[in-house]
Amino acid sequence: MSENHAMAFTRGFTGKRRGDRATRGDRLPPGQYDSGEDWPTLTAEATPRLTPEDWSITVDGLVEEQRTWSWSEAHALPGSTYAGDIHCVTTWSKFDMTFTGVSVDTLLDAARPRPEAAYVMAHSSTGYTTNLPLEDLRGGRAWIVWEVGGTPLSVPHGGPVRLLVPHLYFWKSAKWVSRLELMDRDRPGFWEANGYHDRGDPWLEQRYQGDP
Ligand SMILES: Nc1nc2c(c(=O)[nH]1)N[C@H]1C(S)=C(S)[C@@H](COP(=O)(O)O)O[C@H]1N2
Ligand SMILES: [Mo]
Repeated sequence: MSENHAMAFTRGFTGKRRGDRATRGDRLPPGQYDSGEDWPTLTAEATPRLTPEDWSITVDGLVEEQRTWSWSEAHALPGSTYAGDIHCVTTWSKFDMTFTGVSVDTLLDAARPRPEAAYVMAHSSTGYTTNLPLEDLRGGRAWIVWEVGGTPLSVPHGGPVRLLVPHLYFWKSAKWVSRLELMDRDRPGFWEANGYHDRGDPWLEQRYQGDP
């Protein structure tokens, strides 16, 4: 089969699923709307100038072994892809995204969290932070990613590498991620200190501090 033939087949199949309104409705968490082709950019700080050579990620804090990966070292790890939806607390959701990178499990397995580690602060090289329960970064549900839809992640969308935790509101997916700090206690990150929820599950509508 030629490559063109394979692609046409894939497109046709995807097109059919996209037209299935019932399925899409089931995939929209409460209070969210489908942004369609739009992928808004939401950045609290100035967009940095970053190249792959500038980027690295460190896993530290309550770990047995502090680890750092450069761009090429991260690319040598086993690859992993997320195909699915993302949900921003400002009420847009975007269906059928495909992000490629490495599972956060792979990084954590290498650094070996200590038994008392229960929370993680994700840090961006820009100073942005967001806190997450360690559990939410485990079990194949979180990635560091450098590709979206088969092309390099643009800098405005967090490239060269961002965190992706698609089962939580998108503010947990720190752009320009540079550090995962393991902690024994929860500590609010940037938006969490400004009133947003510490966990942020879109299906439970955990938007603000005080939401269930
Ligand atoms: N470093 C950094 N990461 C960030 C943000 C930010 O302001 N700075 N915004 C968050 C929010 S609120 C959302 S909705 C998503 C937006 O990602 P996008 O601009 O690629 O859509 O990134 C999250 N990660
Ligand atoms: Mo957001």
